[in-house]
Amino acid sequence: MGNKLSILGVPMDLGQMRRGVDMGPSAMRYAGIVNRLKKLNYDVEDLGDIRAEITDMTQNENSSLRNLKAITDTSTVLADLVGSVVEKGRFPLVLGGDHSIAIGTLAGIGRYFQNLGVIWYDAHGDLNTDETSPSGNIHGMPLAASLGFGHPVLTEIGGYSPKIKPENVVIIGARDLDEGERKLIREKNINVFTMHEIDRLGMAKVMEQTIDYLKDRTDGVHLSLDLDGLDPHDAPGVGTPVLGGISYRESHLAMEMLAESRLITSAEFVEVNPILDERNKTAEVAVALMASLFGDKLL
Ligand code: 6HN
Ligand code: MN
Ligand code: MN
Ligand code: MN
Repeated sequence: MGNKLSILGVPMDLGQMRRGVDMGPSAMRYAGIVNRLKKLNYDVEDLGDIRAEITDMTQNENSSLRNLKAITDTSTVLADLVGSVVEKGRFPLVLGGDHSIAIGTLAGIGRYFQNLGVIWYDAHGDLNTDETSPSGNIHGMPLAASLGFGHPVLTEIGGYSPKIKPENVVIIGARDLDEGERKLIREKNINVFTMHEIDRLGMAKVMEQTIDYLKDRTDGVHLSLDLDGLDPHDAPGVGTPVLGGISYRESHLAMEMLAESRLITSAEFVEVNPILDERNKTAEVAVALMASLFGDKLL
């Protein structure tokens, strides 16, 4: 990771049913992300928010892929912008928005790497397709779409597919997987550290193994961090909370170990929903974790 960062906000909430996550970028800015990173001696450029389409929610043209058009339009704009950040040799830091935005982020980054690694820090697998999704919500599909599985309109965003390979993905924190997602994980042999492994091995070992595994096989690693990967006690402002998650401290350790590894080449922090939050706590947690990811230390 160099010392030049570009922040991009994506005020998108159409990938799921609870309004408010479009205010996530403002909440993380309010929690001080720009100054925090400047203090760590980064050259920080805030590109502001991209325009996300607001559609009439009654026009859900397709109940197995809600708001498909608005999401693909936004993803395409995001992919281009993220791509231009990479072109300039800067580190893209994307602020969501719901997790559907990862489709655009990965579409923007994927073409610059032969073997892009992905760490998917999440309570969920986000490995549904229009055929397996129990909800029709596209925020449950971005990892599948980026791997090339699902509706062609989603998998072809950016004009190529797939963006990543199954063997280069590591999911951390999973504790709510749908049947179709489990099947895909088994079929494609996707690496998953569920909460069971985190409890059993401890976060230090989980991260050690993740870093060891990715460092030899990848030429860059994207961190996609869904705040619902954390326990709802520590990150209450999310639309799909699941009990029994990763703690705030464990998450700091994970970010600190990633900072030390120097593997991460892009990142996004998603699913912060200020309407569901307690006094902007979840945005503050997100910003604190970003600081650790970018090398902040206690001493
Ligand atoms: N997220 N598996 C559920 C679904 O609707 O597909 C939940 C997805 C949550 C997605 O939190 O990013
Ligand atoms: Mn997610
Ligand atoms: Mn999630
Ligand atoms: Mn579920």
